[in-house]
Amino acid sequence: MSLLVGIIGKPNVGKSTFFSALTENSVEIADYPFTTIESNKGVTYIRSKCPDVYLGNKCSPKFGKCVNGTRFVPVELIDVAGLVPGAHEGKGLGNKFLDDLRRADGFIQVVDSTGSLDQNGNSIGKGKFDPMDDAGFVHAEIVMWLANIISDGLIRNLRKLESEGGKLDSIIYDKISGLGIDPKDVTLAVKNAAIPSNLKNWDDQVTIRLAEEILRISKPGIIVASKGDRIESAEAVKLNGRGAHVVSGDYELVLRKAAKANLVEYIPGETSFRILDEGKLNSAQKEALRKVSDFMSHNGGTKTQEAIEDLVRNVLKMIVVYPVEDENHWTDKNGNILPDAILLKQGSTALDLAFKVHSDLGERFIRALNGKTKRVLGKEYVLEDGDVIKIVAAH
Ligand SMILES: Nc1nc2c(ncn2[C@@H]2O[C@H](COP(=O)(O)OP(=O)(O)OP(=O)(O)O)[C@@H](O)[C@H]2O)c(=O)[nH]1
Ligand SMILES: [Mg+2]
Repeated sequence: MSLLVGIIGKPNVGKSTFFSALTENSVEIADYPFTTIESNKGVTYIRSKCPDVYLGNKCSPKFGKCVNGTRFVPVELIDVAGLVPGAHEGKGLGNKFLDDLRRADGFIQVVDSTGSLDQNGNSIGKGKFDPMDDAGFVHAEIVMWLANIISDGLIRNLRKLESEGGKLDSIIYDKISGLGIDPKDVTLAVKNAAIPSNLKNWDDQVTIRLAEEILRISKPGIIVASKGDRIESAEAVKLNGRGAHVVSGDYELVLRKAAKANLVEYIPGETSFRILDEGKLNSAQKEALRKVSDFMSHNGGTKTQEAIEDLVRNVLKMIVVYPVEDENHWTDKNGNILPDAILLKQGSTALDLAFKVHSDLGERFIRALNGKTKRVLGKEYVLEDGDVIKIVAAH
């Protein structure tokens, strides 16, 4: 299972545009609320320095690609319907659709940098709304969604705990076991939020506090302010200062499409692009690309790729590790060089990698070998970003 990131936010802010730019999937995009009803799922890629540069031979990725020593490592994305205040009570499309995000490892909340939309996603004129104001209620709706999952049947379980004994954190964990949350994170959240184990002291506020803490620890997120191409640079600087990533999903989408059509050379995340053949462009295309280029030069790129990479690298704290079967040639059984690039949490060990590749490999783990240094590694070895590792297992 690869990493999964959920894109959330109020309606009409540009979630699907951001999703489409990153995944290159074509989806419905329109200037009114609730364009998206069914979730869109796709795959995007984060950049990682490919160890093949040390080898002198090009890698052959099973998934993604490698361009001039930059490996593109897959990450799954889901774009869901817009959330409005009171969604947990059924407002708008409600919050049932958030169940598609159960397995999400982290969230990207999209806000509208132009401040033109009210809380329901209707246009109210530019600058009428503080872009960062959404952040509060959208987060609150996610918290309520999780709190509802936790509270389902909880009273009965707490009663049982009081009469028969047991552990509070394992009861909570059972409730949310389908959400890809580490049991250790649940234990930590119960402790941090000082959750009481007796029914007498339990009320809805306790459940909400617990849901909030579990999300903070286990499914963190970032804020992306989209439509950055429609605001002044000074406003963008201010928004960045308030912790948002100002991006233009729309311009990233233009560039990805133009690159696919061989009109431009553009590598996601770069701060500029190159027009391949001026003669192939009509005047509207030339004008569109000129605007994109202007925006990129003062914004330092469209910042779309950087946003997902900031979430994966700095917030979710993931590293990229390359498992191989031949530690000398860095190949699999069939001679493919560095076929897999795996995302693991910082601090993961050689044994964690073995389990991630295959549970069987974890169970039969004997030792690992570092492909770069050729050193023998034990199961406790803490992996480093860019490691090339062979796992040796019993037959
Ligand atoms: N200029 C500009 N327009 C954008 C950008 N991103 C989105 N838009 C426009 O904003 C409108 C809404 O975009 P969507 O991507 O459909 O927004 P959404 O958040 O998925 O909307 P719902 O599915 O209805 O919740 C469309 O008209 C887009 O073209 C951007 O970065 N720049
Ligand atoms: Mg949408």
